[in-house]
Amino acid sequence: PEREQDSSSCSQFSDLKKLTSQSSKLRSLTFSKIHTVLIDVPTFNKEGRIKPVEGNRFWGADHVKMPFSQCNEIGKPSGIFKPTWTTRPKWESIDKQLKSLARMKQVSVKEVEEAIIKINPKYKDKWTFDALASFVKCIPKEENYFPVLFPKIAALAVRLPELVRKGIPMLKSGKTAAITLSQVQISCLLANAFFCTFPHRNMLKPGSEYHSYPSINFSSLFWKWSERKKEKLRAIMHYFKVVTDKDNKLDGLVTFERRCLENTDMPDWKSSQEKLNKLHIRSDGSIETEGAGMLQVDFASSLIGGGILGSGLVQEEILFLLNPELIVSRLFTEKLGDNECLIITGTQKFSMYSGFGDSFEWAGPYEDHLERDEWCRRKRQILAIDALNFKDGKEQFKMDCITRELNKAYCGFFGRDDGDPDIATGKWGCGAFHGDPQLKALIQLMAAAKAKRGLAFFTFGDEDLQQDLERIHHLLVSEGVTVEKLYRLLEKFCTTTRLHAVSQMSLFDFIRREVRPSRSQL
Ligand code: AR6
Repeated sequence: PEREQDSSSCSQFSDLKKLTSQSSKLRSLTFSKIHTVLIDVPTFNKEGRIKPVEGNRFWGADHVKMPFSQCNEIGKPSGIFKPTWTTRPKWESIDKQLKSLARMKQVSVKEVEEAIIKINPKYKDKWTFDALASFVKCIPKEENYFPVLFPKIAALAVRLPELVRKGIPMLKSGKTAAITLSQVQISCLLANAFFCTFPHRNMLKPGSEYHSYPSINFSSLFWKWSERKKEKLRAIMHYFKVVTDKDNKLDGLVTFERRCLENTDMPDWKSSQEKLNKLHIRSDGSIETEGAGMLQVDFASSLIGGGILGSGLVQEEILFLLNPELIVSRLFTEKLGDNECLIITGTQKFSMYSGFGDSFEWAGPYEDHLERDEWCRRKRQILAIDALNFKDGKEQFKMDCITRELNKAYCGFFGRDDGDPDIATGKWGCGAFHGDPQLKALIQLMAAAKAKRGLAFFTFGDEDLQQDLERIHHLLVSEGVTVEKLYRLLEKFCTTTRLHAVSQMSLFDFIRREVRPSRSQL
């Protein structure tokens, strides 16, 4: 082991490929059957100008039900002698509420609450706004810009029919498809989420229309006050402050791509002859900071964004707070299946942070100077892959679970061409989801080898894992171990673990013993 420790097969960070260091050019922006673009493509390609595209607006299961649709109706009884049920478009009332807020110089939390409840009268006695109220109360006067911000959010929300003029398709389970929209369109959609205008999206019980989608209306962010909510609201309000500032240029595009692989597209792990690829390991730094420009892994929930609108505050939620444009993915991304992932290209980073979980703090604004690609998207690429949540830790040492995780990682990692950046990842699935860090690191190394991409692995302060991983990588590379061989070693480890109920040995010790039996006894 000493010799293994001394020499390392790991790469330098500068050896890894980044989007920012590439010279290859994208073809001009195009739309297709599976790629919906919500801005006018010819105008963008000719003049570089972003204007909303006109198109069919739909009301059905395949598209986002927009609050301004004629089909979004509210009914009320009318007539005294012979009561009948009459309906009118709900947007009339939303428009009225929001415009009256937008006309005011300052708006209180109470007034925000009243508007949201008028838009959602069914929830009058169900929703509370204690978190929003406590938040505004606890922020010192000199930093308390919220009463002047609320009218601006309302003014932005009310522009929805002008800014989004074509139906937004749902990214549905089982289908590869993408949506490109402008940052301004995203800001307007999120302003609507703030005022909870999206119809049919409040009931998420089993059997309800949107039970397989994440929530999007912000109601749950406004209730159940906690220190966590305070810091989350600081980040979200800061986003709205920037996007409603007239001097701020919000002129980029963002693409959301759902990728779905068929079983036949998945590797046959048992006959994969690839050897391990480049690996850079570090215990300092983070995926989103040092990994900017690479394909950054979001340790996701199958319902994208996880607890972002509730009290969740780990890697995915933090990522969504720093880059709030990611939140709009919840509007149209159905729950991810085992063979699916979501890749988001172009979001802007608005905030900085410190801490994690209960110690998370919003640490101020971030000026994003990341380069743009030819589609005016920031060269920031985020890959959402959801690990399995192991309530019982032993479950993960079963080959069907391991294969599921290998396929999930591969679905996100495989690239289209040589220009794809390498991957920035870390302890995927090893926090809230209780995965074993050694197993998960190996799974990601195998998937990256198969996808022919390098990995930057951020252990997030875990120095033991950094050393263990360096040593095992060195051994595997120097012995030329293939993905197939690793898969078979995993099978053997699982059988051993099962026979002995609990493994006596860590996975890496086991592999060391199997790959180089004599040296491991030193
Ligand atoms: N960079 C590198 N490593 C990190 C970072 C970072 N920025 N942040 C955390 N880690 P976790 P999971 C390390 O628990 O287990 C959410 O609610 C840190 O050591 O976020 O896949 C989602 O919505 C941490 O313990 O990921 C899902 O529902 C470890 O990564 C669920 O949590 C795992 O981070 C996913 O849980």
